[in-house]
Order: sequence, then structure tokens, then C-alpha cells
Amino acid sequence: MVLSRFDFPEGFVFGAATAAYQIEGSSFGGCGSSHWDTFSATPGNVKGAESGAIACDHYHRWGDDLDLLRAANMDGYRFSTSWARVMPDGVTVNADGMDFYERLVDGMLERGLKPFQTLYHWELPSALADQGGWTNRDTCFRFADFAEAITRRLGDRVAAIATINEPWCVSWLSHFWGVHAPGQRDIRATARSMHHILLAHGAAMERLRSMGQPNLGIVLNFDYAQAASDSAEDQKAAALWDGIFNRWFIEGITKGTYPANVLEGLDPYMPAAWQDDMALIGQRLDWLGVNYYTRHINAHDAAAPWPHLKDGQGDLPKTQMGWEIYPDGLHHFLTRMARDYVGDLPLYVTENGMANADVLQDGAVSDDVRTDFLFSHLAATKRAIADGANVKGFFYWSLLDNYEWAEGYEKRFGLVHVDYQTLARVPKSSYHAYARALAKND
Ligand code: IFM
Repeated sequence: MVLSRFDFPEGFVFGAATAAYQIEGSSFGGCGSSHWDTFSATPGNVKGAESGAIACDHYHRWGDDLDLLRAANMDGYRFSTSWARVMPDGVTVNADGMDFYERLVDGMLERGLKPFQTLYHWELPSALADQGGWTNRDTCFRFADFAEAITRRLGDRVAAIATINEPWCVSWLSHFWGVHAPGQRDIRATARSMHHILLAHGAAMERLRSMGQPNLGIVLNFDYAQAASDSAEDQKAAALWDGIFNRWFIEGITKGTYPANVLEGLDPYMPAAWQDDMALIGQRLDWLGVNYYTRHINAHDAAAPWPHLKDGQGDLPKTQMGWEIYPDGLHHFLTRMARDYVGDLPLYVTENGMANADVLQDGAVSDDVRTDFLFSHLAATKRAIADGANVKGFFYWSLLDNYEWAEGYEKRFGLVHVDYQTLARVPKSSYHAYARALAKND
């Protein structure tokens, strides 16, 4: 299905997203060490032990990268400001880091791009990781200090600020599965980080709002929870996965509670008096970001400890990540957020995209599969709007091929191909298709 910007409401923001560690190059500009630098330096954590030290060298090539967004007729750019770049030890400001982000934001405005800033897309400064990172309650308030410092510098020019990107990844993926930094596999660390990451969100929201900063939100990721069978056990497994991934964070923020089926397992490990934090966590949102990629097939595993889950096999076509392509899931979450949690609050699809084993041939990349992916998810977004969800924008993940965390550089999500030897950028056919769809009549 080919859609254009005219199929969406007036003012709808089309763009692409990136994140600091994945593109900038953490070895440049006085950036401090983050837990991703040390995690990736530890054998076995990241494919090929690759790190974000150079990444796409966006630190030096940012002007060309912004030109790519503009040339594709995009309206906005979702980027993140690295805590470790702005405050290398977690507390002291690095003037070069601040200057870099000021140049970047001014560069967006010069090109007519709306800056959508994310404050935490995972560069926890190592000095704070040494003190327990997200298992330590103090980290939440250091984060609010960082939020204040960077907002004093950029807050008059950004269109929107998200506190945290994907709390589920910060907590469950990183402290229960150990797949992301800091690579812990510990249920007590998981429970604490699941709560503290929301407390950090609430503390930053309160601080920024007290400064008069408008348009504050959070970006949550969602995973369609499908049961492997009709059996009562598998249905319960899917409901539990839905609680862990999809309900914990949004219900903490909008209802002041955590799902009972998840607390059944986590309650013994939660920080003392966690209930007293729920008012701060429940700060009013100005908007909500929805990241959506795939669905997850869940089965009951009686032999495993809580949450007694194992993965089932899905039969839909899969991306290079092995993730099933399921656009209906995006419609599901957009309409569900509106219906069950946020009503008419503006929603943005802050990430949606696919990895593909793209090949550069004769100076071009043909990735029609990505174009189909993009348009089928735009169509799901359009249906969600027709069904009442107040969706205001869509950001493709990602503008560039980049550092895919524990997967290193092998998985390519970009609309633009990056050659990691020369760092040359080549727009793929999906980039050109998106640019055509976003063309304006003027
Ligand atoms: O690359 C990541 C991004 O950093 C966060 N959301 C999911 C993307 C693809 O895995």
C-alpha cells in the first residue's frame, strides 16, 4: 500500500530516529566512559566485541546527516543527548558536549526540522554504574540534575523532550536477561531497576516542569503478547509477558500501580516503601511515545522458575533480527493506549523499523522489503487514527545503519546505508520511497 503525507492529518510529524551511542562515536569530544563502553569491552557481551567508539562518526558528520533528513522531506528528527557526553563523570558538565548538542539542535532548526530530544538512551556514566547504576535510588536524582542542566541549554529550542527510552530494555533486558549493559542476571536488580527507571522519569518530569519546560513525555516499547496455544497455561504466560513488557511501565505512570501478576514474582525484591514513590512517578504526561517492532509467542515452562516462560515459534515472515513482522500489533498498541490509559493524549510512534541484510551493489541498495515494512506500519498507524487514537507523528528507526547494541554492526536498520570502513552514507531505495511519500505540494 502506497501512502503519502496527505493520507494523514494536517501537521502530522514524519521523521526518523537515532540514538547518541549508536551513531556519534563515544571516543570523540571529551565524552566520558559509559557502561556500554565497558560492557562492550568485556568478551562475550557484544558480537565481535564491537563498541560505539567510532560508530557512524556522526559527531563530525552531523551536518551531512541532517541534510539527509531534510532532503527526504522529513519534518522532525528524534535524537538523544548522551549523559556521558554532557557529564562525563555523571555530575560535572563537559562544555564540548553541551556545545555539540547546541550545534546539532541549531542545525535542525536551520533545516526546518523539529528536534525531538530523548534524555536517556542508555549511556549511563561509568562513575554512576560504579555506584550501582539503576539499582541505586540516587541515580534517579542524578538523572534529574542532568535533565535540568541540558534543558537549561537547549530547552528553548527543542520541540519535545522524552525522559527515558524503553524502560523495559533498561531494566528487564539489562538486569534479568543480561543482554544489554550492565549485563546483570539477577531478579533483585531487575525489580529495583524496573522501579528506579520510572522514578528517574518522574524526578526529571517534576524538575523540568518546575522550570516551565513544555511538551514532556516518555518513550515506552511494546511487544505484542501472543500465547503459543489455547491452553490455560500458555494464555497465562502471554498475560504475564504482557504485564512485564507492556503494562508495568504505563500502569506505573498512569494508574499508580504495578500489574498484580508481575508483582507476584517481583514483590519480594522491590525497594522498601516503593509505593511512596508512585505519586512522583505519576507526573502528568504531555505526550507518549510508542516504540513497536514485533510480537512475541509465549509458552508456559513448568520447569523454569518464575516467570515460568519460554518462547514459542511464530510463522510470520521475520526480519534480520529474527523478529516477526506484524503491523496489526502497532494498531493494537496505539488504540489500546488511547482506550485504556491516556485517552486523547498525543501519541507518537517514536520507533518502528526493521533490520535487513542489505547489500550495496553498484552504488545502490535495493531494500523493497523495508519499504513494504514501513508502509504497512504507516497503514496500521492510519487505521489507529481512524479508530480514535490521537497519533501525531511517526519516526522510522533508524535514519542510518548503526550500532545495534549486543548485535554490533551486523544488523542494518537504516534508511541510509553506512559503510563502516569509509563511513560513506548511501540512501537506500526505502529512503527514496519515504522521501517521495513525504513530498509536499509547494
Ligand atoms: O536499536 C534499538 C534502539 O536503540 C532502541 N529500540 C530498538 C532498536 C532496534 O533494536
